[in-house]
Amino acid sequence: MEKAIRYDWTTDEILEILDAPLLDLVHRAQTVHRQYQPANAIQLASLLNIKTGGCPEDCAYCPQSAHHQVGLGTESMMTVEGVLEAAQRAKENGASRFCMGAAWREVRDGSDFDAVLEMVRGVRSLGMEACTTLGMLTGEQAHRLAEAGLTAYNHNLDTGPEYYGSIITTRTYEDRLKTLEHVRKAGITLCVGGIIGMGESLRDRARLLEVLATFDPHPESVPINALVAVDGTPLEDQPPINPLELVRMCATARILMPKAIVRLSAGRSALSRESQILCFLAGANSIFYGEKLLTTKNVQMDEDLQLLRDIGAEALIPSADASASTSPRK
Ligand code: SAM
Ligand code: DTB
Ligand code: SF4
Repeated sequence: MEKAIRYDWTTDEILEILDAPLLDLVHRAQTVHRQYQPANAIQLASLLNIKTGGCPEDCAYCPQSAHHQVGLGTESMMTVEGVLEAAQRAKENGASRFCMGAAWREVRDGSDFDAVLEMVRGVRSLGMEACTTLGMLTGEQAHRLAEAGLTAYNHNLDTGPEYYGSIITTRTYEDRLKTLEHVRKAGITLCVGGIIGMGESLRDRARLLEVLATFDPHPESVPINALVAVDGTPLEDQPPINPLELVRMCATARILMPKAIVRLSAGRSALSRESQILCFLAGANSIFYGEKLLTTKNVQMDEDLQLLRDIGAEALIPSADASASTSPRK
């Protein structure tokens, strides 16, 4: 029997879990998984970039930063109608959660934010969970998103606090934590995770997981991304990670945060089906589903559906109130 959920994990304890013999680690994670999560269900979350490029932040991994020469260009925000058409298509394809991203440093009050609120209301009226990732937020803006019915807000910490300054200089870890607090206070569920493969140490990964697992309550959703090394970004030459490192991150996140949805996020198109299945066995139970992530390619939808069929897994559907806690299709 696993112990009660804990909020006081230490770096050394987490390092020990991350670095445990792989079979022990996966077994422990799967044991926790079966205690707290439906066994054969994967959430399908669709992702749409509603505002591409030209971002003033200097995140070293990001193709949308105006500081890097990626040749992506800057687009104006999509219309509410265009976004809701995409959400409708995602729903028809089987997605239960619709995530909208904008290449903003922070939200500014005005017509663009009003349009986002309209998008959130529209997605919710389709019966889908709605998530946005728009950069930093004030408490008041978080309240307005909550009023519009937003299910979750994605705001990643990306890496451990000690490595953060090597990746981003235009904002601090504290800034990120402040937004997360505003989101939590507004009653919106938290989607917060990070990226591996940016040159960080195992301790940096443990420190990221420690920050997440010492939130009380834990984040409802934890995306684990593998760096997509995009030409023109400062991290373009980073070597790809060994897929087993992703398995370890998913397993450790599952053990530390038993009730969270753990999302196997960016970098999945570089993984074999078997590596993805190992991540599911290790406790990942959500994927980004759709041809594109924000600006880079994702796994084809028919391949994902085939994979779910082959392993006998079902898509998680939103609970009646479409909150972050999803229940399996009966
Ligand atoms: N601008 C907002 C922000 O930074 O919160 C929202 C969009 S931003 C692109 C969302 C997240 O995508 C980042 O926090 C980062 O974790 C992830 N991401 C961006 N580029 C990535 C890449 N090349 N590989 C893996 N993850 C990436
Ligand atoms: C998250 O953790 N990963 C997603 C989502 N949250 C917004 C973004 C991945 C972006 C990968 C690079 C790109 O496509 O631009
Ligand atoms: Fe901007 Fe977000 Fe990309 Fe950073 S990760 S450059 S904040 S879009």
